[in-house]
Amino acid sequence: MEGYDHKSIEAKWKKIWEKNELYKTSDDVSGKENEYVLVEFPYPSGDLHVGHWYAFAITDIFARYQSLQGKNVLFPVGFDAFGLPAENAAIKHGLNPREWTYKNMETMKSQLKSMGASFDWSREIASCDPEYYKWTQWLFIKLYEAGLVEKKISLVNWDPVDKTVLANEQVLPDGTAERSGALVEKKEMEQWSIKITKYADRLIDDLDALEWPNQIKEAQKNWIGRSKGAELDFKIADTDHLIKVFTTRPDTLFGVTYVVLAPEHKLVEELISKVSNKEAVQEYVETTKRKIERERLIGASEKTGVALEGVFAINPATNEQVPVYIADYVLANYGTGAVMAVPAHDERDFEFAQKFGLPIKEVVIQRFIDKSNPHVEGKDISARNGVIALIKNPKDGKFLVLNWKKQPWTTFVIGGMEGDESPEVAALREIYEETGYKNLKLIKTLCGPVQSEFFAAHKDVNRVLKSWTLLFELENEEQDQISDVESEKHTLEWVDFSEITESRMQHSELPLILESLKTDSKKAFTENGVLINSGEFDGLQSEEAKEKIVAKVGGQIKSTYRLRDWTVSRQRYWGCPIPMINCASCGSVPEAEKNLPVILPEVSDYLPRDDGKSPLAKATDWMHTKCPKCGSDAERETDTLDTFVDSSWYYLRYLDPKNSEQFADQEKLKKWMPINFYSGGSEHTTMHLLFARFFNKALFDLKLSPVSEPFKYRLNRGLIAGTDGNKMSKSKGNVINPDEQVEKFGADTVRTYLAFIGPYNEPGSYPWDPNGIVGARRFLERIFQIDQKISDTTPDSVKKTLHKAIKKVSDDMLRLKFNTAISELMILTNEIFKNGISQSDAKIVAQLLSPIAPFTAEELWQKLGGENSIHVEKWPLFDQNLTVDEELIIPVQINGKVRAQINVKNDISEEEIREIALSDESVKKWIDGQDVKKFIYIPGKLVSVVI
Ligand code: ANZ
Ligand code: ZN
Repeated sequence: MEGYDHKSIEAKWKKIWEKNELYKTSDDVSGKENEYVLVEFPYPSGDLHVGHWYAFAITDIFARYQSLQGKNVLFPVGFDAFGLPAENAAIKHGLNPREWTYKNMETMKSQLKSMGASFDWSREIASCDPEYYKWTQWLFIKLYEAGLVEKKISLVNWDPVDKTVLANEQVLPDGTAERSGALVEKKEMEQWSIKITKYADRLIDDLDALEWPNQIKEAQKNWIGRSKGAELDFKIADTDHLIKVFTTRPDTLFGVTYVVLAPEHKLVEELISKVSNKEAVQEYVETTKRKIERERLIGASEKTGVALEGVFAINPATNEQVPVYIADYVLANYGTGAVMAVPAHDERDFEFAQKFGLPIKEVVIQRFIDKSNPHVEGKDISARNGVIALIKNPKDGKFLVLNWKKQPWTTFVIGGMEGDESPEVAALREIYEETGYKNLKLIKTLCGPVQSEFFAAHKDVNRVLKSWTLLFELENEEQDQISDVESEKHTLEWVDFSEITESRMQHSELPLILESLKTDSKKAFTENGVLINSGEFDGLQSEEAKEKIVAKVGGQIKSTYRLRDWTVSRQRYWGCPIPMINCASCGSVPEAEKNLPVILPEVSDYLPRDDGKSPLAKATDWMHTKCPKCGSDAERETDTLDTFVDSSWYYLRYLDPKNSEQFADQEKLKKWMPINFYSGGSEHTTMHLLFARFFNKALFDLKLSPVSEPFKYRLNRGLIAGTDGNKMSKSKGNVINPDEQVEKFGADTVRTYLAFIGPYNEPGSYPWDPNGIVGARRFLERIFQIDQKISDTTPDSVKKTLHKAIKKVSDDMLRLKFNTAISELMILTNEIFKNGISQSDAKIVAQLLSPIAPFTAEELWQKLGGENSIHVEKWPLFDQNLTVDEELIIPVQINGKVRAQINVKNDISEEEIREIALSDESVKKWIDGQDVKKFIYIPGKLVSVVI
């Protein structure tokens, strides 16, 4: 029996494929559709780790499958080669960053080649090559010319350890630097910045059309953080100054009880002469400067601030004067840096108002719509004020309810308010009338006012009831006789607290009542509702009131974004030089196109200067140049570009990597863009993916890219963890070295194992399992030997299994469920070992294996008499008749209603049917992106989904 000698098999085919240029991709192949499959290009850190394998080798399965389907597939690879680690190695070990980087790339290339992936190496790029960064610079200049790049003094994130500026994205939520771990400081510096915020709306709105997982879309939306709201002006009394506030809730304008400025707000300085507590104010401003933004946002639980004593703002709706504070919970660089505070309806304002004893004025009340008894169209609307009284007997803790005789209702004591009765007086009167109890003590107001809307059948009107709910306790059980009229309406009953349920009680505000029975803490009501205490706007709903109030006070509807412009200056050596020149008379001037690239010069000392300047500022010969505009002496920009600029367009360069005239030929771009499949790490959801989308959109507007969205489909793949389930890291000693695994088991085994580890399109974390890889190896050994089981014809049972496998593997390949494709092949292999298979069918088995284990499949193919490479064969087709098991039609219920039917095999597992059901189009429509709370499969009968 021939053994499975992975070493010789893999070495042999690697050579032959390379010689035959099997994976070289041309731009046009007649009769074939182009398909661009992309994986994020790696940083050349030194050695390939398992994550690289998971990224490239497993995506290669998909790329290979597409190509076997008859598509002209481009699967390129290159290096994102600028960046800090090279420079840190230089500083630490005295290495040259260029040499370090290129050496690493060599190592990684040979490792990548061992993977057996169908890379087109002729298109390899490295972002640190002058031929590449020439075009990074050129594109930067194009953006500059389009007004999308500016130099501005900005408050930047300064990393005191790496001595460099960081993008917001490189600062972790706890305020430390992602890379160095240092506590990031704020510093004012002149920086080049790219105006990504100009594209904020399109970056959000265009997401809708992309076939991305919802999670990724949501993450991008949240990152951009669009808030729709308005800017309103508050005059400062006795001055000409205006405070412009940004608010998402103009409907709460009548509830403003003070105004807050960020301590850095420029008005603070302008008003300082007017305030009577100058010192306290200045001290507070100083203290704030020392805090960092993150700390202010999340860290400080206790609100702080200082009043600008003597300064008052005028509410544009009421003309009332309210005090003005500075407080660090208002951020200088969000919105307008000023807030109209509405403590009744905003949590932060509420906390602040409580601490500083400021008034809390309610202007929006909660609105309840009784769904079981809604307004009837055409009926009159009648508004009433009412009370709901809960009566508790402290002796046994029971509550009094009324069972209505003519209606199927149970309620607490309820009644209307008469004249200008207070809720308490009205409640006591109603209690006496309806129950006869005389001695009660008000414990607290549980809620109110709130508005409930229902159809009052007994009065034939649509009721709009504004109600207050009060809790009383019996002081004693003394009780008078009640009138006949009342006793005909209902009977009284004392019930346990547990019997007060939504199904029993006729109050739509019950959840709120129960909630406030349980807790004593008051909170701001932050949702939309119905306006009260708001003059002419009373009774309007929030959304409508927003517009009307903005119009009334002459405000402007406006959106604010959390997204900041993209600061791209880095005070570091190993990056793309910013192609700008500073001239004393012309200002900032881009380098002339003919002089590009601005070559990164050699220096001997890579340490940044302590003044924050890049090490390039030490290359004085290089730095001194002539102004391209006026020809006088000038100096080059010495900062380098954030590496996210390099990676914002690399996928375009793959399409024309050798072009020395243009960054890429537009005709070539048209042939391949947009990218149908882009796989990457979830850490790039909000950085690289957003930057690249922006970049591509800007190029599209400049007619430099044929499409406005570069990535039609995106996959964030999972992580391979150490055997202990933790993230692989040197310090934990749980790193699996893929080279060792390849040496021992072979590349195909590593591929098969990783493909088998879990569904590729579901971001999970999969621990490396040493037994698992042995199992993968055993499977390959076995399938490799099916040539020992050749019979004249394929027995029927094997034939059936084979055709089912073709169908399943084909489906799974597209769905990226390589794991279940492999289990199907395992079943098939067992069947073959039991019953044999014909030679020609055995060849089909090799084909099914070929995307997953390309070396093994090629060798097996040859053993079975295959002529050409298996990788240029056409993918096998299945015979539908041989694949059908008994199929069942299963109805799918969503929240109790049958909404769809699906056809499935009779022996389907719950897991499988869940997948099929939840990806069914008509089911998806009903679920509409909501969480699936429960999924039940009654085998052979029914699927029930609860959302
Ligand atoms: C009045 C108001 C009433 C507000 C109310 C909210 C609720 P998002 O949704 O996160 O965009 N705000 C505005 N600028 C701010 C700043 N620079 N720093 C801190 N807070 C700021 O939040 C918008 C809301 O946050 C705005 O709407 C404003 O408070 C506050 F019942 O205005 B609001
Ligand atoms: Zn000049």
